[in-house]
Amino acid sequence: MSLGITYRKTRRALGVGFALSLGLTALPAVAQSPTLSEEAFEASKQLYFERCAGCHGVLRKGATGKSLEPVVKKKNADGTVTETGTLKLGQERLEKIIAWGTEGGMNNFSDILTEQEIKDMATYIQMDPPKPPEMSLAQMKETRKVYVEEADYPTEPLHGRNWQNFFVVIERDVGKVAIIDGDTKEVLTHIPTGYAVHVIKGSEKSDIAEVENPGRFWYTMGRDGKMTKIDLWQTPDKMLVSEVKIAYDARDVAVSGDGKYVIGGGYWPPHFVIADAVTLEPLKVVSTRGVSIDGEYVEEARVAAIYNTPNDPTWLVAVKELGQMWQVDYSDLDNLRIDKIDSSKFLHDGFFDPTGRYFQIAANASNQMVVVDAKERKLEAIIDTGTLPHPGPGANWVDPTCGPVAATPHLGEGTVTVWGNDPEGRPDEAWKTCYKVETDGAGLFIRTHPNSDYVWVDQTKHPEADVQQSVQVISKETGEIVKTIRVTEEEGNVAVHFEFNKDGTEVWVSKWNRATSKEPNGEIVIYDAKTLEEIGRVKGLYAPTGKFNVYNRSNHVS
Ligand code: DHE
Repeated sequence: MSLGITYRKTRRALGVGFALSLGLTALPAVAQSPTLSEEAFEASKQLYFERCAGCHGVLRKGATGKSLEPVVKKKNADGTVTETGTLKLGQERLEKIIAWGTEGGMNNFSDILTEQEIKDMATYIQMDPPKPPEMSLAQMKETRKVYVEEADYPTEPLHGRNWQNFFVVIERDVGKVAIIDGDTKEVLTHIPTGYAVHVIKGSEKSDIAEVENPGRFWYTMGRDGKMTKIDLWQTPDKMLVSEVKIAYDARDVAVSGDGKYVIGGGYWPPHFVIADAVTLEPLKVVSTRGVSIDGEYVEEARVAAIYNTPNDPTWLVAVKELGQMWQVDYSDLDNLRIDKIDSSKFLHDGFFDPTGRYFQIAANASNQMVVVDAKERKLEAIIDTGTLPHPGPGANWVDPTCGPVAATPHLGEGTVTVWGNDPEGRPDEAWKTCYKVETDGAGLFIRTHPNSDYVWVDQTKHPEADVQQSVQVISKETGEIVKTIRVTEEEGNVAVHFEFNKDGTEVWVSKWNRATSKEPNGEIVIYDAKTLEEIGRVKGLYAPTGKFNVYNRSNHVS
C-alpha cells in the first residue's frame, strides 16, 4: 500500500518545485538540513502515513495533533513574529516526544516503533512534507472490482444463521474484517478489505424510504481509501461482493437512507465521493478544499465523520479543518444541494440523539461538542467539554435529574462529560453539562444500550499499562463508577471499544495489541451486561479494534 504514485517536493533552498517519483532518492530540504537515505525516507513516509498523518495531516499543518511543519511562523498581536516548528525542536527532543508521548494526548511509540524508526521519523518530520497526488473520477472507476454480480445476489440468507446478531469486526493490521456470529460466537470468515479499516456502516432503517432488510449490506472504508461492500446473506466465502478505491487516505463511509447511494470521505485527496450502492460505480466527486470559519484557505480540508440523516434525504459530512458540517442532499445528484453549516474546527467523530434529528459531533482540538439540527439544516448548539472530546459511537440514555442525556470521554483527560439532549421535552437542560465523571484515564470510546443500566468507557489513551488495560462502568442511575474491569494483563495489549449484542445482554470489548502484528493475537472479551462478569472470549482475531453489531447499528440503537 502506498499514498500515491508521484510526489511534489519543495526544495526551499532553490525555491523550485519538482516532481519526485516514489522510487527516486529523496533530497534534503536545504543544505545541511536533516537528511535521510532514500530507503529511510520512503520507510518513514509510509510509517508517517500509517501512524501520524491522521492526527497531524499529510501536509503536517496539524489538527487533532500539533503542526509538524519544519518552520511555523506566527504573527503576534504586537506585530512581531515567533518562529517555531520541528527544526527548532530539533532531533533529540523530537525523538523523546515520539518515544514517550506527551500529556496532551500524543501516543507513546516506544513499544510500537524501533529505535531506528523513531530516529528516522524525527528526521523525516524536519524535512519538507511531500505532497501526494490527486485522484480523478476516471482513476477511481478503474479500481472497481465486482466479485458477485447483482443478478447473483441471493433472495434469502444462505446460511440459516441469525444474521441480525452478527458482529462485523475490524482486524486492523491485516486489512480484514471478521464476521462473528453473535449467538454462537463462531468466527465465520475474515474478509479482505482496505488497510486498517476505520469505519463500517450498514444499510439502515430510515424514515424517508422503505429499506428492505436494513443491515444486510455493509460498506467498509480502509485507511487507504479502499471501500468494500459485504453481503451478509451470502455464504461466508462469498460475502465480499465488490470494491473500489476512492482516495489514498480515508476514514468514513455512509449509505443513503433510500439505500441507493454510498458516500466515502477522503483525508487525501480532501473530497467526498458518491457511488452507486449496488455496483460501487463512483458517480460524483466533490472537493472539500475551501475557506475555513476563520476565513483562511485550507488545502487539506479533510472529511472526518459522515452520517446518513435518518429523517431526511441527506448526509452530514464533517469537514474537519474548515469547521463546517456540510449537509449534502442526495435527492438530485446533478443539482447537488449542500448546506454548509459553520460550527467549530477539528470536527471528528459523532452520533445522533435517539430521535435522529440532532447530530452530536466532537470538534476535538477545539475542546467542544457541536450539535447540528439535521431537520432545519442549522447549527443547534456548541457545548464546551474537557480536552479533546472523542465519543466514538457515543451514548444516549435517560438521567434521573436531567432527563435525556448523551456523553463523551476525552483523549486528553480522564473525564466523561454528560449533557442534556432533549430541547423539546427538557429545554432548560438541553445542550448544557449535566455532570462530569472522573475516570482513571483518558479514553477513546463510550457505549450503552437501552436495555442496560450501565455506560462503558475505555481508557486506551492513558500512558500506564494497568489503566490502558482496564475499562470503567458507570451507573446510569447514580452517575458513579460502579466497577473497574482489568480486561487483560498481557504486555503491549490495551482494552478498546465496546459493542452490545442485539438485545443488550452482552458487552464485547477488544483486547488489542497496538504493535503492528500479522499474528492472530487479539481477542474479544465478552461480559454479562447485568452482572458485569466475564462470560467468554472470542480468540484468534487479528488486531481487533471496532465492532459493529448488525441490528444495533442499522436500527440506530445506542
Ligand atoms: Fe478512529 C472512528 C479518525 C485513530 C479506531 N476515527 C473514527 C472516525 C474518524 C476517525 C473520522 C469516524 C467517526 C464517526 O463515524 O463518527 N481515528 C481517526 C483519526 O484521524 C485518528 C485520530 C488517527 C488516524 O491515523 O486514523 C484515529 N481510530 C484511531 C485509532 O488509533 C483507533 C483506536 C484504532 C485504529 O484504527 O488505528 C481508531 N476510529 C476507530 C474506530 C472507530 C473510529 C473503532 C469507529 C467507532 C464506532 O464505534 O463507530
